[in-house]
This record gives sequence, structure tokens and C-alpha cells, in this order.
Amino acid sequence: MRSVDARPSPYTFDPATTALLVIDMQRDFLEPGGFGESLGNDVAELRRTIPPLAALLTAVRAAGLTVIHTREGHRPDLSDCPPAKLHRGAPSKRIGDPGPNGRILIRGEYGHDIIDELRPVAGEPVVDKPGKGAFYDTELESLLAERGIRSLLVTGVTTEVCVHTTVREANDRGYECLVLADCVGSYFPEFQRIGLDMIAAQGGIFGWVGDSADLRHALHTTSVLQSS
Ligand code: TIU
Repeated sequence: MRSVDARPSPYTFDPATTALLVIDMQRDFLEPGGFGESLGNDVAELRRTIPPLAALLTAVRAAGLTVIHTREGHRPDLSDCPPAKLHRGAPSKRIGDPGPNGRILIRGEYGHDIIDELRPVAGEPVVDKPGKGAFYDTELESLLAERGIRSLLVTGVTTEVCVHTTVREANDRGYECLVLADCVGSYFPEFQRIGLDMIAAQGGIFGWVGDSADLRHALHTTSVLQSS
């Protein structure tokens, strides 16, 4: 077992039953011309997560833990996009509209894919999800069950939307989640702070909040591959 300093208490995990979840680090959220910017957001707010997450990915891969990526998006015919999601608000471009990186939030388009800095490596599952949560209408739960995963190290964007929804869904399913504060990002600084506070409040009502440097230190001691 490993232990990491975290809020509201130290987080303990067994590397053999723990996965790193990288949520929606897609061009559509992190680069200009995509879904995030169409909603009126400044994508620069999210980009500070890239260097610590890249370092964490290197450490987690070296330690032999499972890594799972997710992508939010829809089929080209929009059959999996509820009208409520498609028509909500007044974005500059709607889901499915053409943009500089292809159709907004559509599977198979350049903008829908994961940013180059965090590209998945061979063998790492990429879960495509139509909603904000990573469990709704996806194969995530069976992927985790097949691998005997019980603990999730959660990273990605955005903190109060897809990260929160996924952590709440995971918590209800019995997974223990550590959210890495420097590896999750919001377009709104106040939502970042309060979103993280909400997870750790009330004795860790949804999970724990920690920092990637502490986690990398905990993983460094011995790798799963060496100890198995
Ligand atoms: N808009 C926003 O903050 N987020 C999303 O729409 N999706 C995710 O968080 N991935």
C-alpha cells in the first residue's frame, strides 16, 4: 500500500488496483477554435494542467499502473446528443458545426482528439463518452472491473463539470478517488478552488484532493512491475 498526503486525510492505495483517469484532455477544450472557446471560455486557463499531467503520466506509466483516457463527444449524426445539450445556451458554434479543427465535439474530428502532449500510448484504453460523467453510456465500469481497479487517480478537465460528475459517479459505485489539484483545471478560477473544496469537505464527501508531486513521490519508491 502507498500513502499520499491529501485533504481531508492521507489517501492510501494499492498500485495494483489503482488506475489513472485522464478526463477529456482534448483539443476541443484546450485549444482555440473548439467547444470550450465556443462557449465563451479562455482556453489558456486550462493549459497549466498540461506540464504536471505529462510528468504524472510518465511516473504512472513507469510504475506500471493502468491508465485510462476519456473523450467527450458525439457520433457524426448526433444521434447520441440529447436536444437539450445541442440547443442549450447561445454558443458561437454548436456541437456538430464546422470549426478550424473540424466539426465541434464530433468523434473522429481533429479537435475531438487528445492533445499531442498527452497522447495515449499503445494499450491504454480511450473511453468515448457522450455525457459529462465517464460512467454514463460507456464501457468504463467493465474496463475497471476487468482489471480489478478500486481506486482512481483523477485528472483532466474541467474540474466542476466532467471531473466532478465522474468523481460523483465513481464515488457512488464504491471507487476511492484522489483528485490531483494541479492536474485538473477550470475556465473559472473560483470554480477550481470551490470545486476542489467541495470534494474534500464533510470528511471527503466525494473523495480526496492531493497534489501530483506528492503522488509521484509515493509512486517512486518501487514500481508495481518490479514488485510483482
Ligand atoms: N464546459 C465545461 O466546462 N466542460 C465541458 O463541457 N466538458 C468537460 O468538462 N469535459
